[in-house]
Amino acid sequence: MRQSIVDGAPEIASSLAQEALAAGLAPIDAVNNGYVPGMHEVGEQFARGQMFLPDMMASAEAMRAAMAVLDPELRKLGTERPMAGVVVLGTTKGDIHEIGKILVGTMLTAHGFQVHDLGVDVTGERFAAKARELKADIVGVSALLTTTMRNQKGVVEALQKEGLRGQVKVMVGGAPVTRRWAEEIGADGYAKDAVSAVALAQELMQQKLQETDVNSM
Ligand code: B12
Repeated sequence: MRQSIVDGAPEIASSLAQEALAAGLAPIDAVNNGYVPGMHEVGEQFARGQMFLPDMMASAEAMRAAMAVLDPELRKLGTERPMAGVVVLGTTKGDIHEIGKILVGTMLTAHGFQVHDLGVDVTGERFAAKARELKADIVGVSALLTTTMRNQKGVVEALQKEGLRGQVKVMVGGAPVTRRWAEEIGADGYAKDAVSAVALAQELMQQKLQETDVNSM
């Protein structure tokens, strides 16, 4: 699986995903232990100048082919769960990386969250407008570039400006993002991958409930 991503081979990535499911492998294990390490290898080779943009695009295509097979299975995990909360999700302004964000959205959906994915290159104002429209509980902001991380702060500020910060929790993620960065920009949490993003979102919902209880006393 890892090699199919490094090679940018969608057909192989897809047929291996089908084989994995047929063999009873948990789809999230195939993602985390099979395909994602391939993406990391691609990133390292790109940084060393051993791979170029078209290679990285081919790898993204292979990842998408694998996800097309695994996504419906990941979603099945969560059928008939009570609604856990409303999440507005997107990749920040200036950034078009979406694979990780889509995976986070899939896992949240699988655990009962209602997820509204705004896509990529999303401004703080659009995040805030959607959060207001849907009365979102959580806004999730992805950034994969060190140059676009700072736009995560712009989302926190846009929510503040719109007077929504009291109602909406903000979680951030993406390869260059750290817990420390999340604290620095005033976000409510950081998660390193899609599985921990679910745990974080559940924790943020608990916090919201407790805050509502305190406020209504
Ligand atoms: C695939 C890829 C691309 C694809 C993206 C395709 C797509 N549709 O998404 C393409 C080819 C388009 C691309 C373009 C570019 N890329 Co690129 N790309 C990558 C690569 C190889 C993999 C990213 C990926 O999909 N990872 C797999 C997913 C599953 O992991 P993930 O994104 O990290 O997400 C997980 C967690 O971070 C977390 N998470 C993610 N989002 C969120 C959100 C929340 C709320 C939470 C809680 C958690 C969370 O959970 C996810 C699931 O587990 C990375 C290397 C890397 N190691 O990240 C470089 C990388 C990010 N790219 C890089 C660069 C430089 C670029 C370009 C500038 C190249 C260029 N010269 O044009 C452009 C930028 C375009 C732009 N404006 O955005 C650099 C960034 C360097 C830096 N420090 O800023 C990297 C690190 C490669 C490198 N080592 O140099 N890229």
